[in-house]
Amino acid sequence: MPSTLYSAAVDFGATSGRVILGSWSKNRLTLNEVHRFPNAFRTLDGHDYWDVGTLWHEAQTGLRAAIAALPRGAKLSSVGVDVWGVDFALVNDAGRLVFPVHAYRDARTQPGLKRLAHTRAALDRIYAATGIPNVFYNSSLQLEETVASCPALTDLATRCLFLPDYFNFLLSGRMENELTIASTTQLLDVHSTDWSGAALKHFRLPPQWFSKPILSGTRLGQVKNFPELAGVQVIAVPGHDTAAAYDAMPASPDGTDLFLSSGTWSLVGFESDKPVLGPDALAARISNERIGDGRYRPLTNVIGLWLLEGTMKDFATRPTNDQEWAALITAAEKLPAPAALLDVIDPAFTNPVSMKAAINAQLKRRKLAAPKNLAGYTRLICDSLGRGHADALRAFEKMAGKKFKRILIVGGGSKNRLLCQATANESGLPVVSFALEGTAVGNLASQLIALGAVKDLATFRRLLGQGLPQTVYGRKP
Ligand code: LFR
Repeated sequence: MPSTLYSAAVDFGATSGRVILGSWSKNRLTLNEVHRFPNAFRTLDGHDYWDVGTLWHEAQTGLRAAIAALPRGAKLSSVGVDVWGVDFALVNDAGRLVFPVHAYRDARTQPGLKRLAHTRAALDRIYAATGIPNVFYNSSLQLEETVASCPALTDLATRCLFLPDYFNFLLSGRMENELTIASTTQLLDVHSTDWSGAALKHFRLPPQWFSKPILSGTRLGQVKNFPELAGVQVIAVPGHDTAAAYDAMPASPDGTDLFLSSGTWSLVGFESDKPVLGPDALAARISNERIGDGRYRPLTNVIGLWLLEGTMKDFATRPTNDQEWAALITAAEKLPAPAALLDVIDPAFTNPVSMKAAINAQLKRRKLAAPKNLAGYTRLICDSLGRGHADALRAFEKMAGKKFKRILIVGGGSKNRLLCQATANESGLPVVSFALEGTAVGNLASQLIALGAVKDLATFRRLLGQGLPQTVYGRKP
């Protein structure tokens, strides 16, 4: 094995993506962000779609940049792709797309969502079978609607590839379903690592579209049809970005840390050998997603910085660089604490035309004044998310019968002082921020383990934690 190993992480988020060249030398990981690009879904005639052609183009541009950034004579060993959860490509045997790729915020699942919500027995059955609550973006509801609105698809499509699976196919030519992304769908059996026959039947989906999920870390072969990357291994990393981010948590091995991956969504959860199920877990919207090795990541999806990203669109002057961001956060910190916080579970925040208007409507309904400027909205949103994180913590402590000692935060929000402080204040626990691109780091960790450079995830976390800068936020009165 060479003394320095180079791997590339392609990390697609719902609002931005990046390609990171990781180098592993003397037990230390160094990151070089070689390409970053914005991402957004597009609306056509009332429906939301991802522009997958552009995403693939950006991945290729980033991978070329990764090759160009290698020191003279060095080789890229591997590449791995992680993507947000639930969305999928329907393809035929040749891998050709037979249906456009919808974006999960498309309102087309609303009737199915309500139908399931109002059928208590089915809701309980699906939760007991899959461990995933009834949420508007579930692949189950999306696929159910897609097949019902276009029945010919059961003849046209032969495979359902979730987005990381689809990009792995474009890179390697192999069609596989990977476990962590499969666990976001509400179609995986919560007690095994295979699909749930009951869920597939309930949502009337062809079982032959899905193959038994592979564990993350599986080698898919060499890159095909992309000459610059000839000889590079494609490794199926945790395809779900949140699973990758959780892998990157420099957690204490005793299981007393609660994890917060903070970006467009706030994903609050922990690692466990068993799922958290039952009526209380369903009511608390606990998703029993999976770790790449098959264990569980019970978590709650709090709406996250989507609230702030959306609100900013309504302000002509909004931060465009780190300095302007810092000025906005400082201005928001100086404001008095809001009189009342937002109800962050409000479904009106899912995909509004104007987020600012949706926030104002909730405040008006509750006879509360709207903030005066962007700093005011930033303060209200961060404090409200802090409360949402603390509520999730309390639900987990109650249901899993555990006491957490710290909250570890990675992702974009880990750099947001206001959000970290609000989370510490509301939860009463120290919040440890690692200002780390968690998803890319977890993606790279899986590749390094598969390549044999690191023994296992526990070892990776221990090595990563050594000397990693951290900021600890304690509760402030
Ligand atoms: C975060 C994330 C969440 C998932 C949401 C929708 O990027 O993957 O974990 O619930 O996107 O897919």
